[in-house]
Amino acid sequence: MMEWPLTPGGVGKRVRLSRILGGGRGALVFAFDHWLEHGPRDFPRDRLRPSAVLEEVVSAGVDAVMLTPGDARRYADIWAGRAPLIVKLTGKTSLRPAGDQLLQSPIGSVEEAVALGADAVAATVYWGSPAEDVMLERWTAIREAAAAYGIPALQLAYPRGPAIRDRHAVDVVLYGVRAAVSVGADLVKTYYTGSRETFRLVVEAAEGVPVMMSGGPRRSRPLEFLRDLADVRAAGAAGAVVGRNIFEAPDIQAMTRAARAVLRGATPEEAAEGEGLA
Ligand code: FBP
Repeated sequence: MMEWPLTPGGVGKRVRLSRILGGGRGALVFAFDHWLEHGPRDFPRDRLRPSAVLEEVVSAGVDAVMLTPGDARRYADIWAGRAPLIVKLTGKTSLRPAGDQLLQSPIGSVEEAVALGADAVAATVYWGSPAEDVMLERWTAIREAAAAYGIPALQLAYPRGPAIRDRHAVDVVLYGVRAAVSVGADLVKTYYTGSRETFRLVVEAAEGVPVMMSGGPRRSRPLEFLRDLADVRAAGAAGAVVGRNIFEAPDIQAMTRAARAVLRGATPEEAAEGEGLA
């Protein structure tokens, strides 16, 4: 874990981060900004109501939820007092023309996140995008404002742009995570590199800044996804931030419990079997 200076802001970051990461026990964060980022393509017809999905996940038990400012406010009755909140302050829709997909826009402020009771704020940086400059400017403003309130800033460090052929390649992910740390991220979420060994390189290069795996598209076999989670934990990751592999799962609650159990040390096989997912 990181050492924080004993300034008020440093203490605040430590307190809030420990609410999410629990001192390194393996954290499952539920990412649920997909109605903004992806829209209906992510949602089976019987899952169109965000409140129902969020209620299922929160009652199954997660270590935090990551929501847009609007959804955090709208669904406070569901998450407040039951799971720490991470407010995502940038976003985009997939309705944009292809050429504009590599930029995230501001959708809220750090002050709004503070007012909502957030334990962290989050912003995406597409490293390698033609709009990297704009996103870095926005990231820096968010990170600085958050530091003043003792709020940790999570960076979704996503290498993505015309020069990047394979966004999961170890050197690409490693570069994105190191770049995120270099620009002051307190917590980094990034793509899985596909193996325990390569992800360990990524975690080690972050040198104590917690790294979390981004869930990605739903795997057809839950056990495969649970094995990835076990591998990223074994690689030293702080946990995972998962959306589709939970809310598109046939049994949302079973998948939530199994994923969290694996991040806390259960084997994928026992977790899958215990939840009837094998
Ligand atoms: P998933 O687990 O569904 O991949 O969610 C993580 C996340 O970063 C979301 O926060 C975000 O909406 C989405 O992935 C971005 O997806 P994409 O890689 O298609 O831009």
